[in-house]
Amino acid sequence: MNKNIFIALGANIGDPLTNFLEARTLLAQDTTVIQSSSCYKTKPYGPKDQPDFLNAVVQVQTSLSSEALFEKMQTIETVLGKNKTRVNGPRAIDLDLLFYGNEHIMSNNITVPHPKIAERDFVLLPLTEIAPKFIHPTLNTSMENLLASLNETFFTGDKFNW
Ligand code: PH2
Ligand code: MG
Ligand code: MG
Repeated sequence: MNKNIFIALGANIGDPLTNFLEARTLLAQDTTVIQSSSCYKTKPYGPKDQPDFLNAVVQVQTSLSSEALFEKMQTIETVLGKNKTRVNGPRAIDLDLLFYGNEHIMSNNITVPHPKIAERDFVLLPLTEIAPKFIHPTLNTSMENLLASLNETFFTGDKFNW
């Protein structure tokens, strides 16, 4: 129950903020949301011909297994109309399981820790805001250190509470 579980949120079509709020409410049906980062407005990684994203990270506690939590996240994506058109293309809501405590999970449908965390400031900025000292279970370094070693930024400078 007392694991460090972090979920990333991303959205850039429809009404991203409303989608974030609804996703957090739906997550809270089966988890306790302990912390939410600010919402960060970010430039798209991948194809540039799409709107800016909102990105945030929430920390939850739950008795759900990693698989059950992942299924819950997929259901929320479906309910909120995730319409993934192409790789790294626009979406109404994307929920990524970043960390499930210190567990390493590799199955057909999930890899945890999420393999791209260390490359993306739109994940590391919100993570560092709420858990700067959390140690990446496979890279063995903190979120703030990972962020400090990035040289590419997608952050527009706009962020707000939600
Ligand atoms: N997600 C993607 C593709 N590109 N760019 C930003 N800035 N933020 C995202 O969350 C994001 C992206 C696919 O999941
Ligand atoms: Mg993603
Ligand atoms: Mg995803």
